[in-house]
Amino acid sequence: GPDVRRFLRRNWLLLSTVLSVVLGIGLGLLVRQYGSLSQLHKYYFGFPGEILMRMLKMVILPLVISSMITGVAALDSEVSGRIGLRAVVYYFSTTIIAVILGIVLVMAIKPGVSHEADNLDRTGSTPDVTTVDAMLDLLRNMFAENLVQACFQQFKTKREEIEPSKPAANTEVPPSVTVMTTLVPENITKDYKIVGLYSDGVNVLGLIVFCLVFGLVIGQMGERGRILIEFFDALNEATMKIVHIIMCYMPIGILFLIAAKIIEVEDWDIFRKLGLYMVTVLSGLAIHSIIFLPLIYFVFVRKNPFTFFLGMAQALLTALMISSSSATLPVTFRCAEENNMIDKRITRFVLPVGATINMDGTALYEAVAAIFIAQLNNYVLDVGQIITISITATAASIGAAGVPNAGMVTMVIVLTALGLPASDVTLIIAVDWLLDRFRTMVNVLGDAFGAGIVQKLSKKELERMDLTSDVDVVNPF
Ligand code: DAS
Repeated sequence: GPDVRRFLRRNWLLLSTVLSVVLGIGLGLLVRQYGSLSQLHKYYFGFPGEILMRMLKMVILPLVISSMITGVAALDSEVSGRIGLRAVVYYFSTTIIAVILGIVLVMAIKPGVSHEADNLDRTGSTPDVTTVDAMLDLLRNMFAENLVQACFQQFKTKREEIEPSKPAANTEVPPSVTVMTTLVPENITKDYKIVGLYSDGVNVLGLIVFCLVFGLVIGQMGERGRILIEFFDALNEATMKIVHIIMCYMPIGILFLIAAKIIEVEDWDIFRKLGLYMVTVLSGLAIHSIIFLPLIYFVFVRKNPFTFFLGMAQALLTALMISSSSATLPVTFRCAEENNMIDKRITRFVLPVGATINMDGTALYEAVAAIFIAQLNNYVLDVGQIITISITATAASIGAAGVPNAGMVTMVIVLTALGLPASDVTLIIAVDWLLDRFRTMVNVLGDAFGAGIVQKLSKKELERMDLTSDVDVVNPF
């Protein structure tokens, strides 16, 4: 009937993704059964999956540049009011809390570490770079000497510079060469590969820092800045359309990625690790939304957070079903205003901007997934890399739009920033359709609690508004 057609139209991506995971496993097992075929898979099965990875990497630059600049510039117009400023402070602090929670959990549960690795002697392979070096290096990365070069960065590791065998060409490093203490080892056959801050040539950190500053500046430029904001808004819209096209191809890419993984996989332990990874993400999301957010709400608002929580139930269920914060907005507005009595003049500020840049669930997920992949590859993360993950996971969540699978696309940004092999995203993608629903719920809940807190803190401004204009603000929805 018509409602079946409507259901299919709205969920075709989910259904085809789940179908492609199942078919991929079946196909992989089938090919594995007839061993003779398995030589073919290297060239043919791997290909469509590689195309999907390359598509996701292709959009990194326009995605980072356009979403960061528009996100920050939009903030700027909101931040003008003190209400907007409070909202921004709330967004960043809850997102950072979510990221730290994610990092603590994934470092404690260690979903990606295979047991035998635990007792391997790590001393021989730990980096000879001190934490201070790593921190200095992190700071250095943030200021890309040359933005174009940052996009196609070829870098030299410090090791090459100080290699005793190679006579140093000249004592000081020529300015064109960005000295990198990236710890990418010359021979990657080492038991433990150290995570490099750059991978095949994109200095994401440097780009993010530039885009943040640039977005803030053009936000302040009034009319003249308007032209640039429009341009980057359009670029962001175009990029998201390209991402949507990639999403349409995704089920095919996943089918072959999974099949190739099934054929190649030697240690079936990988599936145990994947299960543990999902447990890590879900428990992080649960802790953040059942403990941290209600606690913060109670501290500031002094009201029962669970009454508020229940008031948002309809919106949370909607987010669970459609895994899109933006599409859930109309329901979020209604729940916040009618059930939780939040003033329209607050929801108008906090909810729309929050739905695009305040994504606690996504930020937690990006941090966990990145470290999970590092663990899968026996990478040793030092303080510098951990901080890099916190920054890029936060930026990736700001950059992610409130649409399905957005967090997975920006995942590639975090992996690229860390020099992690994006090929492991296969595992992440295979379960992303499920985790996406839960992290979207947390995103929506974070925005709703934010509206409640900002309203409480903005009592004076609201009273002043009552005195001046009694015009009732009509909501966009
Ligand atoms: N689905 C996104 C949202 O709507 C979250 C994500 O993809 O991480 O919030």
